[in-house]
Amino acid sequence: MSKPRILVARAVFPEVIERLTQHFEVESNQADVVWSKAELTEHLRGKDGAFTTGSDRVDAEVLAACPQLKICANMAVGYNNFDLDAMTARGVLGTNTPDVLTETTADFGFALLMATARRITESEHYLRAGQWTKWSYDMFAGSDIHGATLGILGMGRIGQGIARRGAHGFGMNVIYHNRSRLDAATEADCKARYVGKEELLKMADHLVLVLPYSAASHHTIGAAELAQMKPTATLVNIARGGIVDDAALAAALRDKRIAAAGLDVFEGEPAVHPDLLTVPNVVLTPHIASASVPTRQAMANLAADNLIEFFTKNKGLTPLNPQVLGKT
Ligand code: 8YV
Repeated sequence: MSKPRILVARAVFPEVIERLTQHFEVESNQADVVWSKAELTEHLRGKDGAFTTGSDRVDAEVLAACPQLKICANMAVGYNNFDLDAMTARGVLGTNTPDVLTETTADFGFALLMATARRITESEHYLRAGQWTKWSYDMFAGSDIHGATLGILGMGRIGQGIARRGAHGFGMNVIYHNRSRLDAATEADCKARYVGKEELLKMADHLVLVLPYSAASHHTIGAAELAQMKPTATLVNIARGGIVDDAALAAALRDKRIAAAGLDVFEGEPAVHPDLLTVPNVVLTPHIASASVPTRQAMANLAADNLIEFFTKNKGLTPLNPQVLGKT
């Protein structure tokens, strides 16, 4: 019996390609070319499965051109690159990589928060530029982490990881807002108090965004929300570009309506809004919150395991639309 045919849409660890090759006829993009939608569609034609990343958009048009496709395994926990309704309508399984990246991403959220509040990258640029000639009482004086009020918008696994770090490690007063309130035991574990969105914006000294992107969460933080925040507040986005109105944020940073921001994700990334590049009080990183070597390996292996599980047992380990199983 011939092996199922799969496409690995972006470069990935060679040992993962090797594993996949034991089960599948693999076409892989190890040259890591960023394909247009038309090119991705061309490569997907005739494939039974796909290993995708957050940069590979799978929508109704792509699916219509690739009727053989039965599964897309995303190497990401977020899956806003999938039109999941269109996939479900066509009986295509989507899978993601939850859990394996939670702690690494929470670590990074905290690192970005600390770099932002304590102005670490801004001060390093100053030092590297040879501008450090003397000590001054207020040189790069930022805001404190310990004892401050940490606001978290989106309290899933990663949000809870950040809350635990803040509450238990830094004695922070943690407040959160989420679509649904956590159960009492989880709130106690995170030492987090549920508040309305408005209270969150007004009370937080540091606001971290960890909510999934959807049409409903587009520009959750825009000019109006930024205006409600403390002028001393910091904002951290490790969720998705598009949750923040980047133009409005750049204006708020320029006018010091909030103190600083730390951004790992951007609207239209890898492009970055030009105004964000001109304001000093922002820490910018290229979507690397999950990028530790062990975690990226775990994510790639989980995506591969989902493909193997699907083609050998007609199951998914972490399915997003399990209702399609049995129909394929
Ligand atoms: C990925 C992420 O690096 O998992 C996610 O949702 O945003 C990141 O961990 C990125 O999406 C690549 O697929």
